[in-house]
Amino acid sequence: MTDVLIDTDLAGAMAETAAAVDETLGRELPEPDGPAAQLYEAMRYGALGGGKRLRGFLVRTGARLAGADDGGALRVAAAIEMVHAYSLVHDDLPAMDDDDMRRGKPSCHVAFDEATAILAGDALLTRAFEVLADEETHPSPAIRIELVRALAEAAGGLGMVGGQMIDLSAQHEAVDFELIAVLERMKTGALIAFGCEAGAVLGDAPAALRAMLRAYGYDVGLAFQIVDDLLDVTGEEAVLGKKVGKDAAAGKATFVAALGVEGARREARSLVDRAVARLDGFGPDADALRGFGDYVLQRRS
Ligand code: GRG
Repeated sequence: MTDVLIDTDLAGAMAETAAAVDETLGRELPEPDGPAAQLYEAMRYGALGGGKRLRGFLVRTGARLAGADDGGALRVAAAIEMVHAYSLVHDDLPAMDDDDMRRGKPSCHVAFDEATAILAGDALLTRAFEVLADEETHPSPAIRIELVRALAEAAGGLGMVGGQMIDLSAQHEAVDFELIAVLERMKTGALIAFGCEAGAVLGDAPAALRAMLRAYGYDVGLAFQIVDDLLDVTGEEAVLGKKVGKDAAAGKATFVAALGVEGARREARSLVDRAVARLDGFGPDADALRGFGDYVLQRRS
């Protein structure tokens, strides 16, 4: 799954988590059956069969650091990947980014139709909250409510969806560095930050550990988005599984547009350095998060 030079332990852990998250997703998504079978098929198409499961990996890693149960962490990992899959399905629609390819295969609305893709996204989003609210995720109702609240905040108008709105409105506007940082933190950083702090919620960890994981996630999440912008300029379609060169063609406000390729690379490096410095004081248990920072900078897909 990983195509860059990272520590073999980290590569193995990421591959193992991707398989475990896929298995949990397969179990938690409805099987295509009955009169709404096409919807369930489209949900599975959008969520399964591809995806690096990075957000799921962060949930599981944070949960280990906080001493939380791995079974619950895998359910939260599946929930965050459902929300992420919904965002991709909707983002690919003609009214948004209008992308025909995703994860190396036709986008959901191409494989099915637009109405089915909209409904599949809606149902993935709502299923994610159903999974979090189930007592199998954690026996404490207070912890389940906090997971639901925090994911809703990260995914909603003050997070991912709000970031997408600014992104669409800022097209063809003069490049404003501060606005780009705000929109990219909302669009991509907020969900990744939730992924990092969710383990602390599950483990009922001290507030300081939760705050540290969240801050790490925000910085790594922004670096992740900057690298995504860079890959749109420097990446290969076959490796990425989607078209490149779309941001510039659409006049998108990105870090590359604001800072140039080298400036954007430096910004991503400095964000990862800051994120990893936050882990000082944590022992080898935090090594996966340290290595993940390098992975974000080196990734090619
Ligand atoms: C709510 C419609 C809607 C959109 C929200 C997140 C988002 C905004 C749109 C998705 C498209 C996009 C390019 C988002 C930026 C985040 C990002 C880099 C997504 C790709 O994440 P990966 O690389 O994807 O983790 P895989 O396929 O590995 O899961």
